[in-house]
Amino acid sequence: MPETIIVEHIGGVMTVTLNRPDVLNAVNDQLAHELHEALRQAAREAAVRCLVLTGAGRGFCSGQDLRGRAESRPSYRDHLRATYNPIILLLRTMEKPVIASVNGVAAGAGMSLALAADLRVASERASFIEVFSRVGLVPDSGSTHLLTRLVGLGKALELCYTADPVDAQEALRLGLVNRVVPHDELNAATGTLAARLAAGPTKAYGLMKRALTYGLHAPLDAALEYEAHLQEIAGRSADHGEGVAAFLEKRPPSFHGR
Ligand code: T3D
Repeated sequence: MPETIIVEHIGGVMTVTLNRPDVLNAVNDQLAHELHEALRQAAREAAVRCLVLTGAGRGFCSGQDLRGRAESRPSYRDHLRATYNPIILLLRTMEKPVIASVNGVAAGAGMSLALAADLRVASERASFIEVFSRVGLVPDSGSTHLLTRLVGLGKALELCYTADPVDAQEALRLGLVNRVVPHDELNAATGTLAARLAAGPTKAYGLMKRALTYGLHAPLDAALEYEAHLQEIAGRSADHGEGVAAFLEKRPPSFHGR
């Protein structure tokens, strides 16, 4: 049983709650390991059709647990390769929707974790801090890639140089989050969105995630070709057959992610 995260699976939605509230869910090696295992399970199990990542208490995640770092420091290259990098890659490549339900501060690698989700629903108490420069580090865990794509190079450099907190409304304005809700409504708003996505054509969602990620870097001719390739796969899915039948029969579709 994991000790630093809570995993719940209700309907098609798996919710992983980072659970070290006393340190704003700072990531130690145990949490990194348990989170990675939970994500592997979410990616593997067909019954999981949407993943939600959130934090217990007043923080979402404060990044790397810094306790003990004044006395001794590991090789950060090795540590990132072994811990955060596989987690970020899994979030970006698992072919199902991932929602970060950002309940409070997301700092450092904790902000990177939120950015690695497909969608971000933020409490009005959420804030985002590229905190690395405060401790003399560079952004990691995908922030250099993900932040620049969301807000552009100029704003990304400003946020990383200054390490100034971005509040929820500013995050919405910048396109860092998809929606902001009153704090007391965060769970319900996330749950509604997650349930909606879990009932959707999740096979097609997975292919979309792959295609849109590929499209970020691909020239138009390659993107067109890749779309055609993935549409061939989607076009053979049971969900596509169901969607067409439901349209013609004037009824809501019942998708199963196949
Ligand atoms: O491989 C590698 O290791 C390199 C990878 C690095 C990735 C990174 O993420 S580097 C960045 C690490 N994170 C930080 O530098 C953030 C540190 N935390 C903060 O700056 C602040 O806590 C926040 C701005 C996030 C929130 O501030 P505030 O005022 O709301 O809360 P607080 O009072 O500072 O924190 C509450 C408690 O959590 C406090 O403990 P206490 O005094 O009640 O016993 C604080 O020490 C603890 N805490 C918060 N963040 C961390 C932490 N303890 C350990 N590590 C933390 N990251």
